[in-house]
Amino acid sequence: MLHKSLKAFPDEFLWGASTSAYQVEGAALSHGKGPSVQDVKEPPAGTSGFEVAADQYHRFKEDVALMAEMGFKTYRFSISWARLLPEGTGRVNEEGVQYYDDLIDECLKYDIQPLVTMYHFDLPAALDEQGGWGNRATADAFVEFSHLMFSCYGDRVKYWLTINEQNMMTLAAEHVLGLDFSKLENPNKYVYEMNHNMLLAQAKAMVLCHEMLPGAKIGPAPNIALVYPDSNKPEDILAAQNMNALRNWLYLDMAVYGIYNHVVWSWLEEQDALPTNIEPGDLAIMKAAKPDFIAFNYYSTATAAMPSAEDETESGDQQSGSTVLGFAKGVANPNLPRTQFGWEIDPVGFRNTLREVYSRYHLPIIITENGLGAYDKLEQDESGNDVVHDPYRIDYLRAHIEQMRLAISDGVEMMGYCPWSAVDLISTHEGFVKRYGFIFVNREEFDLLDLRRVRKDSFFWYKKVIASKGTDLA
Ligand code: BGP
Repeated sequence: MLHKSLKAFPDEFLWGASTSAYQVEGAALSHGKGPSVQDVKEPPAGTSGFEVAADQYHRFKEDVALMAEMGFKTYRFSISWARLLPEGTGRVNEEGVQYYDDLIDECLKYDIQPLVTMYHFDLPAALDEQGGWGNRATADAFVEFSHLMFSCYGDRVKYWLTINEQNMMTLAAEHVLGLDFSKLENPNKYVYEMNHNMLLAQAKAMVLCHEMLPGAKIGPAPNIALVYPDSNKPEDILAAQNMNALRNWLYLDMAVYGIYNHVVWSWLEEQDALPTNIEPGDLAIMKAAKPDFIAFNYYSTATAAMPSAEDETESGDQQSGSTVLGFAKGVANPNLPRTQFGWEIDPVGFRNTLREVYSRYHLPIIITENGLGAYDKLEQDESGNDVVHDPYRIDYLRAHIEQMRLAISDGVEMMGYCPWSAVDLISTHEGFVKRYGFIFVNREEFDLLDLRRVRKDSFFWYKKVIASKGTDLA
């Protein structure tokens, strides 16, 4: 559908960008911080650990000043659970409390609204040792952690995100949570019991937020990718519906309506994998918890086909979800170009996804991740100044912002856009050399060099986009 005239981005639109604590901060095992699951696991071959990352812990003032220079209205960062509570519960690390106090104040100094992710892949290792999300006590620990964050920062933080990409942790539990499926009798049952504990933790945190901070807004932050059918065969449509339910709607149906998605529920039942840890009262809490908005991360769409009997069951990758016999399998989409790292690029799919999410839930949407990872190169211009030319990133972001504006013109209520990432940081599993930032960080995978910050071409471009309220995308 073409629009004769496009609607504008709202005046109060939250333009910004994102990071997460373990990927950007460094100081991973110092300043009183306890280890998280990220710190204790072996980094993938050829990639560095998280000890220094982009060193934002020591350079946040410089980073926030650069964000202010770009005109950010918001900065999405996460609070490291193990920095506040080194053992996951109990003892508070005051130095950690102070760090986020200072970071929040620094943002507010420039009128940048902190958008805080409460948990982004970095469960305290101490909780993991006690069973992690498989242990219901972890949900209580999350409530304790939430209470601490709301008490310390609720006077200044208006926007909260509960759990980053819970759906990816569940769908790719072997990779993201490091679960060893070979040791589990019924992996799906175990994984969806963990998932239930996380959903419960999220619901309790939303209720607590509204009780403690009546002026604040809170929402979930899954990774949402609309799933296309591989063909117009009815079976493929069914497969796409199945994958959409499993990958996307399970999480949002629960966050918004407090109900378990029926397609996923019957699929779990079929495999004798229904969670048996649901206690009386859980579903009432989940129904009582109401998000104020939906945040989601979008990188691309996914595509599904109905698997044949020959297809082997295999666990999914980060973008496409799992292959499940008789249910759905993720397949490549030959119509889409790919990034240097093989990720499909689908800006129109962004509009499709926004429209679908809005139609289902009718809540304002903020995009908490979107972006392109690439091997950027630091160069010097004729005058010897540092430059980083990243036209591919500008192209990617421009195309997505154009589609977001079309979605707004379609009637989708949008409240903000935070690409990944504000600053270069360590990828989940592909190291520092897979860069996403507007701000280049001068380090190599293992050689830390001087970690100096350099404005990429995309930095100047995004500054213009924000200043023009999304109208000048040239
Ligand atoms: C999302 C995560 C981020 C992030 C991003 C890019 O799934 O929320 O933490 O890193 O993807 O992924 P990657 O780092 O694997 O390139």
